[in-house]
Amino acid sequence: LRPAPANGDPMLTVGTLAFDVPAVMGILNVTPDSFSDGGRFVGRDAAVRQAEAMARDGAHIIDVGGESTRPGAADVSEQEELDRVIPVIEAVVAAVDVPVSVDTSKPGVMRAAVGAGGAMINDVRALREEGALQAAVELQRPVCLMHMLGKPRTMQQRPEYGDVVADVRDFLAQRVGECVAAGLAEDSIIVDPGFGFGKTARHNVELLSNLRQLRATGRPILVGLSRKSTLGDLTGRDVEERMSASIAAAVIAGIKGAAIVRVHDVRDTVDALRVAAAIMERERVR
Ligand code: YH5
Repeated sequence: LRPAPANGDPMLTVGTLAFDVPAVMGILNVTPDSFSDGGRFVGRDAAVRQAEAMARDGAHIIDVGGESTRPGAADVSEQEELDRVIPVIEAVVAAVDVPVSVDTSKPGVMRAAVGAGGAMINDVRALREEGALQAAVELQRPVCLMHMLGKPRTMQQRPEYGDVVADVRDFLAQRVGECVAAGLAEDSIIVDPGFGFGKTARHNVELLSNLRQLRATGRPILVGLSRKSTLGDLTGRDVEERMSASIAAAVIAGIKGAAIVRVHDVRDTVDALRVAAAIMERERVR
């Protein structure tokens, strides 16, 4: 999976190399707290402006999400999630040339999002909700399957593993197999270890350090560490001060073989990955 760079910049198309430049997925949150300046239209227009900025800054994918999956967050109804994400997806698809992904676990939202022009499904529950796998099979779009231990409300209450890297790898490999058996095209699947989803900071460090082991799934790897609390634990920084830590994590993920990094700060992450790619290209040529 190597989407063409939106701006045609040759620095990003190092596609003949075995070591791919990671694609950058820009995060577009449409939960009520994210565009808190009032009514739905204001929120929609602010979201489109942010999407346009991310596209200009070199995002390869824009990920639109309307369900907060932060630890302890309340469930969102399907209607509420539809009301949040579908107008934004329609408007973003019309405004930018970058493929739009929908961050959802609900089959009704997946269908409506693809109907609105969405190009990809990003599911933190790996299509385990009732009807989600069937919807994804029918929709025939790329799908990201993410590992999560437990459920968002309780997942950070003492998560435990035998061997976190092996457990996550085996879950993802098994889930890829189940989804392919159900009719999902194998070459449309991306896997994600789910940083912060039922993991301590130690688990997250162990997973990033051993990211290459996830290649045993045979599928491209997506990494989402941007602004997450593990980076706060490692730096002592509050969430709004974690950009440098997030960029370090994205570059390391790229070096360790991530195909896609999911980030808030697209411009600065693209810069950092371009520098890393130039060095990695030299190392490969030699
Ligand atoms: C992910 O890793 N994460 S939503 C807590 C934070 C900061 C950010 C302040 N959707 C992922 O971004 N989809 C989310 O601490 C995702 N992989 C994929 N595929 C959580 C999030 C966040 C949470």
